[in-house]
Amino acid sequence: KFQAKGVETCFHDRHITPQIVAGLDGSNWRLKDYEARGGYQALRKILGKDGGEGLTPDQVVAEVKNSGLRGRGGAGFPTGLKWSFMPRALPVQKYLVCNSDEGEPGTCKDRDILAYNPHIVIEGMIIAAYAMGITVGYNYIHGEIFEIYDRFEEALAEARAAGLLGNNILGSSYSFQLHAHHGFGAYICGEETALLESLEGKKGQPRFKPPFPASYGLYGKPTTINNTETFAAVPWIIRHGGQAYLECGKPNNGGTKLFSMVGDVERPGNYEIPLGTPFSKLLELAGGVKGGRKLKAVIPGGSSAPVLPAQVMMDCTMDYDSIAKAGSMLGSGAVIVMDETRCMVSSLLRLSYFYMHESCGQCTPCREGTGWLWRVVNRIEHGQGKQDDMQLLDSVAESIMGRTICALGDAAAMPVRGMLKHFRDEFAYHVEHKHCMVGGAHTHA
Ligand code: L3W
Ligand code: SF4
Repeated sequence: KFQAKGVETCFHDRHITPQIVAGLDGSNWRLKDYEARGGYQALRKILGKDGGEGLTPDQVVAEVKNSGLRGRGGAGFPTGLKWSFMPRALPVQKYLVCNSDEGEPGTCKDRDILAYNPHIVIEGMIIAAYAMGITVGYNYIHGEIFEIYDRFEEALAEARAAGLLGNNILGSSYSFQLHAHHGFGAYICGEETALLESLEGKKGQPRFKPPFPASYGLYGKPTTINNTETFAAVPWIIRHGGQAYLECGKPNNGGTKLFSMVGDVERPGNYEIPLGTPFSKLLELAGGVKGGRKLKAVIPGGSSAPVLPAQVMMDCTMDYDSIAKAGSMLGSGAVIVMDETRCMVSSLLRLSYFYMHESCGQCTPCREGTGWLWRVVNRIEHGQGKQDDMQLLDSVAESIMGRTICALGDAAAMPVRGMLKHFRDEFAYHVEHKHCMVGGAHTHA
C-alpha cells in the first residue's frame, strides 16, 4: 500500500531534511506536532496574528517570486509568475487546486509529504489562496493511495476545528474552503487539464492549451494548479523570506527539492537536498549503486525524462538548468538509477508499455504511436527485431513529438529518443544477435 509504483521499492529514508520533511518519523503528522515544529506560523504572519503587521496578497506573491520557487510537478514553471496570472480583482469564483495525482513511474515524493506532513500542504494552500484572492480549493489525490487520502481528510478536519481553515480564518475576514478529492489512479489525470475534467466529474482527458487554467480552469473559471511539493515549500518561504529560500539553492533554481532515489541504489527513498547539489552527492546519500556495481545510466526526472549515461550524469548538479543542459529534464525529481547489468531494451520496453497503457486515446499520434513504439521495442527484445527498426523507432518518436494535445505524447517519445541516442549499439546488438548484450543478472520475461 505504501509502495512506489513502476520501479523497485521505495523506503521512507531521509538523510538531509532541511525544510519539508525535517524531523518526521511517521508518527508526528498531526496538527499539534506540526505546530510544535513552527507550523501555521507563516499563516499567522501573513494575517498579522503573531504581533506583526501582516502581509498583503501582493507581498506574499512578491516573496514567492523572490524565492525562485519553480513548480515541483515536472515542468519547473516559476510559481510566483503563475500566481501573478490569477485575475484577483475579477468578480468571479476562482479556484485553487493541488495536484497530488502523483503517477510518474519512479516518483514517490508527494504521497510521502501527504503521509508525513499533510499540514504543510494545507498551510501552503491557505497562503496561496490568500495571495490570489481564492476562496475554494481542492486537493486531487491519486486514486491508489487510500490511507494517505484518509489522513489528509483527518488533517483537514483538524485544521477546520482549530479555526485555521474555513470561515474567518483565525478570526480574520479571510475565508477559504478546502476539500480533498480522491482520483481513480489514471496517470493522465496528473495532467492539469485532465485533472480538472476529472474533478468536474467527467472523463479525465486533457484539454487544449491555451486557454491555460489561469484563465479557463475548473468549471471554466480562473484556476491556479500547483504540485503538492510546491505548496509544501510555501510556509518556509513566508517564514524565512524568499531570499533565504533562493540562497538554499542556486540562481534560477531556488530552494530544496525532494528526489525519489529509485532503482539500483542501496537505500532507495526520498531525499530532500538543495537544488544544485552534485548528483554524486545524492547517489552517495542513497548508499551508492546497489551491490557495489558500476553505474550505467540514470533517468534523472521520472520516466518521461530522457536517459543519461553515467559519465554525463556524474558531471551534473541536481537542478533544472544543469539537467536540461545535459539533454534531459529534472521533471518531478524521480531519479531512476540503472547499474551495469540493466538491459536498455527491456527497460525501454517497460516504459513503452506504460505510456501505451496510459494514453487517453484522444489524439492519433499518441494513441497509435505509443502502440507502435511498444510493438517495435517488444519485437527487438524478443529476438524478432529488424535492421531498420531503430530508424522506425526514430521516425515514430519524431511523428509524435509536438503533435499531441498534452505532454504524454512527448513523454512517450522522449525516453525512446534518449535510449537510441546513448545506447543505440545495445539495440543493434539485440537485433543482430537476438539476445541481450549485458546478459547475466536480468532475464527478459
Ligand atoms: C498561463 C501561460 N499559465 C504555462 C502553466 C501551465 C502549467 C505550468 C507548466 O507538464 C511536465 C511535462 C511532463 N499562461 C502559461 C501557463 N503555464 N504557460 O505553467 O506548463 P507546461 O505546459 O510547461 O507543463 P505541464 O503541462 O504542466 C508537466 C513532466 O512534467 N513530468 C510529469 C510528471 C508527472 C507527475 C505526476 O505523476 N504527478 O509529476 C515529468 O517530467 O512530461 O513535461 O500549470 O498551465 N502562458
Ligand atoms: Fe491523450 Fe495522448 Fe493526446 Fe495526451 S497526447 S491527450 S494522453 S492521446
